[in-house]
Amino acid sequence: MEKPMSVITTERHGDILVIISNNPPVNALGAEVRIGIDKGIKEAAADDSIKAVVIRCDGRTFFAGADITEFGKPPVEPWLPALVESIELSEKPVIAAVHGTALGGGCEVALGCHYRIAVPSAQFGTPEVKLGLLPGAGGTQRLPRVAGVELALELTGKGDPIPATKAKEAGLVDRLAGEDSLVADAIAFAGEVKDVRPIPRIRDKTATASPELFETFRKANAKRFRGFDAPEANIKCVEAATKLPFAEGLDFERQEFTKLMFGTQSAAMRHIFFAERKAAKIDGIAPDIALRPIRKVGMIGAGTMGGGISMNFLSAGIPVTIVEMKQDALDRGTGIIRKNYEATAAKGRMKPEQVEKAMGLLTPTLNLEDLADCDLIIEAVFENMDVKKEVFGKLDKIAKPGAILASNTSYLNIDEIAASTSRPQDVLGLHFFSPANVMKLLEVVRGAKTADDVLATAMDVAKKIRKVAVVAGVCDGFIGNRMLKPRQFEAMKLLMEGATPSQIDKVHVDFGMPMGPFQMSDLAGVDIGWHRDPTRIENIRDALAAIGRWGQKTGKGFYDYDEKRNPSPSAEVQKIIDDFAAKSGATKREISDEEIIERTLYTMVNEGALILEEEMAQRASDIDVVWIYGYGWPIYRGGPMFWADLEGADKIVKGLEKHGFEVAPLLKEKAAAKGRFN
Ligand code: T1G
Repeated sequence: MEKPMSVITTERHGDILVIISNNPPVNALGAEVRIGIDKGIKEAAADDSIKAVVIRCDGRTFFAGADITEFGKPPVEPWLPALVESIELSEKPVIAAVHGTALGGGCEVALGCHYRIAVPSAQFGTPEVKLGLLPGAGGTQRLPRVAGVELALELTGKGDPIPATKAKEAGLVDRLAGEDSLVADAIAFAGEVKDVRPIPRIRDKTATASPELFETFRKANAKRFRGFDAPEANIKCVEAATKLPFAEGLDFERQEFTKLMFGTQSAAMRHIFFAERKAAKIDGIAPDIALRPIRKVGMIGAGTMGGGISMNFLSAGIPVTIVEMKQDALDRGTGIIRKNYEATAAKGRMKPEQVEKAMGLLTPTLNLEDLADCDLIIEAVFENMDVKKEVFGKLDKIAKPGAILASNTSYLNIDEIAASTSRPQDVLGLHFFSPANVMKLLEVVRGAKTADDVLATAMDVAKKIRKVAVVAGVCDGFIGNRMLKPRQFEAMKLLMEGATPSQIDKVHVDFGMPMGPFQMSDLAGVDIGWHRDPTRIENIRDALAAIGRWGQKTGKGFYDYDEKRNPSPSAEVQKIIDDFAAKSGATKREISDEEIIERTLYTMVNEGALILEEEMAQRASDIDVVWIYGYGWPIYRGGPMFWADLEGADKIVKGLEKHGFEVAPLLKEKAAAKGRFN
């Protein structure tokens, strides 16, 4: 996006000076912006004819934070905390005029101002914790003083914004402007307050809270933010605001901010912030390519996936015609969609009228022909190539010209499916992750013949239905499941050599994963992909499936489960493992956690390197995005390839070679050159 000549300009309106930022796309508080604001504040101080200052932004939003692209580079003065201080210590009242999202440093600039006026649609937030940071320009000291400690803990600890209306109730906003008259209202407001003395400064207020409040937030964080450093640092800083004088509180905040800024967790989370946005870009396709309009979606299959996928479109206001072969399956599927919406409404996250609106966009039918006018048709039928080919063959005859035909397959060959139509250029994969209405990741699988505009349209639709989309090539398992395979394979082998399901899962959970390989199998279903012949027992999984140990859904899998689905190790499973190990002649031995990491996580990195070599992913950061949003890889470790950079390619190569793995050439290259994937 072209930057204007000067990102900061000023205007005089009588005795009011208006400082205007025009730094697209989000008025990030980069060096030029800070220098310009500082200059404006100094100009106001030096000119007696100026009685008050308004700070506002052009474009779509008030400052959306410090410029994250500047992090890690040599800082340029004025630093943001110093700029906020100079605004607050100004002898002339400064008014923040807020629209869009005043986030992070943007919110802190507003807090340094003496008054805040905002349009009702504006939002205020301190999302630094989502970048592994904390508000480092005085936010942890000013927020508790102006909005109360509890709201400050909410805002800094979770990082979600609040609307201006709530901010006004809390005292964070002084006045609401007309939605379309912010500039005029802000200048008028400045005229009202220009002579008010003493000038109200948040630093002069105090913040108090009971010690129990901090403990309450700490307890909630212990589960929700297991392994993260920033949430506790945010609490410590807000707590300091209730105990230390303002200046000392600022120093404490600075110390805590610096620790986080230079730690690996924030580097990882900032990496993912940009990686997620980069994933939306398709190399080699013009960003302004004409897209195919998607006004109506067809869904084939009303099972768990078909229903979940449909909800994404219904919630985005896009009508869906959903097809099943039998009435009872159709009724069950649409009933589950309604039940899911009603459960969301019961939690207060949706209004009843929104449920009805979404359901009103759903058209159930038994006739495939009813999809003839759909712009995008997605199938989520049985995961079998013959069945998929039959469906696409029929779609080829029914769908209108230009309709996009997508398969939700999790590993089947999209090119083979496309070849069963006369329009392979309109075919691609849309691999949703279960539960499809919840999981953010969407692998968009590009066939050899998929047209550019079809791919670009799919990426655009993904954004509309609030998915994080990643382009994948056609290979077994695409990106995520392809890397999952060696991990699960090695985990099973480790069982034969003496490790237990609990030990292996614990290594992964301690690493930061939400669950380990065997807990995941029990959740997804041990019987997924099983040949269903209980007499054919070729491995541990067959043995468990044959005796009904299908996982949580049958109350037992690799673990036994109580009525609350709490797992406990199973003696029966351990005996099956031991019998298999004995039969295979494997000698049981003590297996270290380090070996488990090397054989289950290093092998994933190795597969990731192969994926990059084969161009099945556009970039290493895309692989990171897949694992963060599809499998719960801890975001504070930045994804498998980012983590590999921190581990060091040479250490990973040595670890793989120690266990006799064939190392991907690209990984060897990185090791030799001490290079990085990201
Ligand atoms: N710095 C630099 N670039 C940013 C940016 C930022 N703060 N925010 C967004 N961008 C880029 C983004 O990479 C993308 O670029 C484009 O703007 C549009 O963003 C000291 C330390 C504001 C809600 O965490 O949450 O202040 O891909 O696609 O969906 O205490 O951007 O087009 O090249 O996300 O409409 C705190 C982060 C920083 C806010 C808009 N602030 N941004 O969402 O657009 S740390 C944040 C957002 C800080 C101080 C601390 C969102 C948005 P490109 P987008 P969007």
